[in-house]
Amino acid sequence: MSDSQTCVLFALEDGVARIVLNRPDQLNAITVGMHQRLSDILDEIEASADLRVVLLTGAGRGFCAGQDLGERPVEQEGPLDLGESIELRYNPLIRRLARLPVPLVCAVNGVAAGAGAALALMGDMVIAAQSASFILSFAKIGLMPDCGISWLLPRLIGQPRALGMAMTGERISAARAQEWGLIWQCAPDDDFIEHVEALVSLLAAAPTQGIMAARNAIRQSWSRDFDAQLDIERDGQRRLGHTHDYREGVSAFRQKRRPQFRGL
Ligand code: LHQ
Repeated sequence: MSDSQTCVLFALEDGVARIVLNRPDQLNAITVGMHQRLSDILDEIEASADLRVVLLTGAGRGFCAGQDLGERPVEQEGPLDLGESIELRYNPLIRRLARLPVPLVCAVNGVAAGAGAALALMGDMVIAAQSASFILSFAKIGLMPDCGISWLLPRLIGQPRALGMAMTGERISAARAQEWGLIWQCAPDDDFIEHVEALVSLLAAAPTQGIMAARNAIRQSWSRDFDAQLDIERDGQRRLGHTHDYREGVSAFRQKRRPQFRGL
């Protein structure tokens, strides 16, 4: 496989799409080539009929160190248009991740910095190894948070903590991230992979339409009032009441057996 393929590894099996950022020597810092590869992978994921969950993680000791700064020739004279890179590559990537039709699990195996922290926090469920950390390193290089993180962070952890992270670039440990409600779970390093696989298996066997309706309702509640949300819940239950998985869930409960959800 060429570098353009190996910079991000991808496998789709039994309804689980696994994406591994794979430039471990650079802590999986993101290059233009990785953007292209991620775009191709998302094409494949979006076209997949029997998808149930997407897992995003990193190879080696880092999750992702954000934009590859080796690709930023700041020594050159003339204007640098960072907005172009955001418009053409980062924002489309973030929008596609936000619109995935199945749950996105981000398994943060190590440091997640800059756009890498933003990528990690795009997960519907974020599980981090105890030795992992989150850094808004934009503060260290004269930039501001991007990839939607200035919108997401105050909603997740409140304005004082969001401002603290954004203005100091302080490293936030996985344990603190869990305590703050920034992530779902901090798991011990020794059995991190087991925790990740258990979560992935649980979501792959879940009633996909129901949990995605929950995901969408909860995420979109931020821009709705309470009254509108009640209507959304009514419409969602009405639709879900027609699914295979609702009938299966109730039948399995009444027959005292494990449900066999199909995501339908
Ligand atoms: C790296 C990187 C890296 C290249 C570590 N690039 N090599 C979006 C679009 C448009 C414009 C601009 O920005 C953005 C969004 C962004 O993401 S901006 C933020 C960019 N990222 C950063 O500023 C983080 C830079 N990295 C770090 O601060 C540290 O490496 C962290 C705190 C992540 C980890 O520190 P350490 O654990 O001490 O590791 P290290 O610094 O020794 O890094 C290990 C290697 O990885 C090293 O290479 P070397 O050849 O010396 O072993 C680093 O150069 C390389 N690396 N981040 N972003």
